[in-house]
Amino acid sequence: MAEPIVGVIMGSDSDWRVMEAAADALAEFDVPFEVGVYSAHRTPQRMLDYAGGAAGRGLRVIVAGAGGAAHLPGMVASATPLPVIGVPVPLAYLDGMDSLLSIVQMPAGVPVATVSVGGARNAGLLAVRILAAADPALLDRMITFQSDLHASVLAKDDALRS
Ligand code: RP5
Repeated sequence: MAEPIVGVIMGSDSDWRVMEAAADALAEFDVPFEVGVYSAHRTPQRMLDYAGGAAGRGLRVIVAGAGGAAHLPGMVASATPLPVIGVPVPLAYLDGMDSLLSIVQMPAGVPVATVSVGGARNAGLLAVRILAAADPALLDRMITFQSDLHASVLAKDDALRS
């Protein structure tokens, strides 16, 4: 197994139902990744240790998902120089607006690239794009992916019209 270059982390194992889509996107592009639960509130020191060591271990991007008072992506971004992509996980109340606002309103100097509520697939794809910017083979695969996406829309359009 290749060493992971993306970390897919979440505040609770209950977030996996959403975050699995990020892992699936990375797997589609054969990007090696690791997954883990690191709670900003329940295991704060463990989260900081993970964020602080991530770059040194060879990770290049971190995808972090959390719900409710979703402080994990922002806190991880504060403790790593790596790009952090935040996924607002929707919970039973407030339709994920709480998660979204907790993640998106970062102070200047500590960026988190926030995707849509429940948008873990796009988080995985954005991680691929970040890596692809410096990896021509991966960039080619992303171009093919986009071309396939385009073709699939045309095929659906054709089916609708026939
Ligand atoms: C957040 O609290 C987690 O990211 C999760 O979305 C939420 C609820 O966690 P559990 O009570 O299901 O473990 O920190």
